[in-house]
Amino acid sequence: EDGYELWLRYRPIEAARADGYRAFATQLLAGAATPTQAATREELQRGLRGLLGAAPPLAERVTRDGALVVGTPASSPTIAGLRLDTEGLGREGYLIRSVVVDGRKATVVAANDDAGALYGAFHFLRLLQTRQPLDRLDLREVPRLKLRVLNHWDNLDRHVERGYAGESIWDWHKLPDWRDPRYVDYARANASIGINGTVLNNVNSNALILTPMYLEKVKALADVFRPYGIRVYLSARFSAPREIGGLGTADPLDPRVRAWWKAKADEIYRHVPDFGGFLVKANSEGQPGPQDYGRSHADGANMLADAVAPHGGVVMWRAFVYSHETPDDRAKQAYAEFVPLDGRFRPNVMVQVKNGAIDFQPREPFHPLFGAMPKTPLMMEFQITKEYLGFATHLVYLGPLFEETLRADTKAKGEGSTVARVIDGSLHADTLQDPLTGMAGVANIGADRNWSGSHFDQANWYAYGRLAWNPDASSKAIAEDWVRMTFSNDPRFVAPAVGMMVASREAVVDYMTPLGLHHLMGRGHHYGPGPWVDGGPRADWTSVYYHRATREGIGFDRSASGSNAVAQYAPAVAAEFGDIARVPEPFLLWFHHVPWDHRMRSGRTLWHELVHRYTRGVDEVKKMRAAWDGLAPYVDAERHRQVAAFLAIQEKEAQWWRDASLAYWQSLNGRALPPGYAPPPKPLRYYQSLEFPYAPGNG
Ligand code: BDP
Repeated sequence: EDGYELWLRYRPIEAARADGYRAFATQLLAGAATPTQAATREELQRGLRGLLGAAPPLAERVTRDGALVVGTPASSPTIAGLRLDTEGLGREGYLIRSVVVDGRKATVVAANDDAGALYGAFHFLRLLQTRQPLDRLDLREVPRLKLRVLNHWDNLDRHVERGYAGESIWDWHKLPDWRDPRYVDYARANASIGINGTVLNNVNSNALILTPMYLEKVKALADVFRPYGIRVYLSARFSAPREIGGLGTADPLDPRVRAWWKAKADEIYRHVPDFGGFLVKANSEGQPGPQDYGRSHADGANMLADAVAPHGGVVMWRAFVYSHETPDDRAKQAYAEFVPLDGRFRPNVMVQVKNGAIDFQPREPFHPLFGAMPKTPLMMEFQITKEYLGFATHLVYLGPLFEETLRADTKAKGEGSTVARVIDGSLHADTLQDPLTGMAGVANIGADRNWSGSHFDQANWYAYGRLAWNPDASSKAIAEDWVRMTFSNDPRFVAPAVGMMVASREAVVDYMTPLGLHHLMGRGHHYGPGPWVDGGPRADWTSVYYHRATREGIGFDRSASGSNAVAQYAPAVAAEFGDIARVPEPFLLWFHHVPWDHRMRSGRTLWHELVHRYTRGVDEVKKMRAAWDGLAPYVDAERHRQVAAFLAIQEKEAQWWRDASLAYWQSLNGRALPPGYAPPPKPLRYYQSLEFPYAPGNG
């Protein structure tokens, strides 16, 4: 077991239960008239063969109890005959129902379109994989978001920016002639969780991806993915007209530039007729953009939107913009740039907003743009790869982080205005009719045999897909499904493993950045603690910019007495975040500069509470290790060993984060640790002297 099969392992169901399931798979009615139908049928055969020992025989008509009928009214006369209520399912929704066909009991997986039937088939398999009852099924699933997309930060030389799972899975050099079978497994895994798009290349883009040689390669991948309902998108480099187009400018209002992009879009669509569109990082961290020509983000986005619109394409324009030339708080800059542009984007543009206003930290309050642009579709951007959460070796299940953001209440239209309702379009239905909706996840996938760099990191890919399908789903329930499918259904395994996962996110917050601290990692590579990082080319790339710790106190004052970033939230939220007495403690130092002696709700001083939390985080990792050790009887030795080794690394590094951070804070506040807490074993200068020139994934 090397993890290659992900959550699609399809291992035999224990004999005592298998017979019960076989009674629900006595024959399979599923067409293969289209590539998607063929893929669906193959997956069911593969899955049922693995789970039940044999795939059910194919049949044209239901002749026995226990038939499984999969398809659409168009592909299956049996389904057409059932006259199911498929209205409202759209292209991707499906029903799974226990029905009677010609007097025989059957299970039907029905959709309006092949894509929905494919998703339904994976769901049916999941029911067996997680040991759910199959009698009396009445399931109805419709994705809440239209675009559920992975963002690969993969470069053409196969280096993955912030990637910790080996090199890029796209073997550009051998494409288009060699199509690694792994691409099919990638597509299957994504389809199984409803992901329907993939941006192949890094947002820090290389214009060469748009040249004919690479478009051939892109086409090859698109052809592999198409049967699985996955569209391909590309990150577009804004200056491409200059770099590969021979133009002297990339000004979005210049007619030659506009014509170049139109022709380029036409060319792409000749290769990939269902090309999804462009993702753009512009005027951010040195990337080119419309502001280089005095134009706005809307001018840039709309030009590209016009180029792809005739083909049904979209533009995902990132709001991750900030500049160190702007003296203002970095957390405020995206809002300041984008809110004035609300309503000025073409309907096929989505503004893609990171979950928080800084950068994928272990914990951030929700981004103030959510709820603040009622006339613009906003797409969520989460980071699945753990750039700031311990790379691949720390076991951190991100489901709770995603869920926390999605459930956060923007109060933009009173109570219940959750971020989930912003991105699914329901909150602003009055100002935006039938908008594009979507979620992007920065992929943690690489060429490593286990795909994600560790076994448990696969869960973050999985949870991302499930939450993109249903942003109100429970991350704990998703973790349980994943554990059952990936490891074991044994209750002695499931509960402790899920417990570890659910607790892991709070643990990393505690040992890295408790109480709203943020951006305290090593410079450049972001590996390990670096709260002392200062100087260098940009203040907003240092740690001292964010923690502002002195002898007296610590934290970034974003209240009215400071940068007033709180004012970017709806008044009720601003009042809460802006008031040191009311702000949720997990965000205390995000929004306030606080004296070390400040009294916390626990009764401890702030300093004592920080020490307590750092220590608690390390203790939690120790508990995770002990729990995992006890699970050895239920896991294959190969995977158990690697997880155990990685947990040992995590414990070591959690301790390192705690000790280095405390040593540094002590150097500023001159305080001893409260009684009962072990002091850092080494002097601060030791932690500061550590260097990691070859840490993975650097930009
Ligand atoms: C930061 C990464 C950097 C990315 C940037 C982005 O450190 O490598 O290019 O975000 O999202 O998290 O564009």
